[in-house]
Amino acid sequence: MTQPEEECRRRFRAAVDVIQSLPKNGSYRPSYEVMLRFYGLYKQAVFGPCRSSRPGFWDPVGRYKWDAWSRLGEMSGEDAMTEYVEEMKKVAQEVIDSVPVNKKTA
Ligand code: ST9
Repeated sequence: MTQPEEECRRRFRAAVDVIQSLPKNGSYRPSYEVMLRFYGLYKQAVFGPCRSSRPGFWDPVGRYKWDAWSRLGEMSGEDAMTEYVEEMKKVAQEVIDSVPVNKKTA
């Protein structure tokens, strides 16, 4: 593995660990859209392109998850890892920006 690939993998692992260790309920409530975006990128990065068949009518959550993953098509694992990390930085920045200024300086 080349050095940039290793670096990309390391950053991805760190981002995954952060997200897995967040409490389920906290002051920040990710939207379904955000959760699905992370989900699709995670699956693509770890398992590669989605090859399973789309869940049926009785599994709407499964269908949303499947759609989020399969939408990424043949995106490479490395690109998915990079996007996952970028997405996390973006969301983290949004969370920081949403903190009222007086709380930031307190
Ligand atoms: C709060 C504190 O309020 C302050 C917030 C600071 C914010 C910092 C900014 C960072 C960005 C945050 C973005 C959150 C996005 C959430 C994404 C969720 C997908 N990534 O084993 P299962 C797959 S905090 C993506 O049943 P676990 C796994 O392969 C308050 N997908 O569940 C499986 O697929 P399938 C807000 C992942 O292990 C499916 O998910 N707190 C990841 O019990 C279910 O896996 C939160 O938002 C991954 N890292 O839970 C909590 N890992 O179904 C966010 C596994 O196909 N974290 N998968 O088999 C969680 O919800 C969970 O840790 C979890 C894994 C869903 C990621």
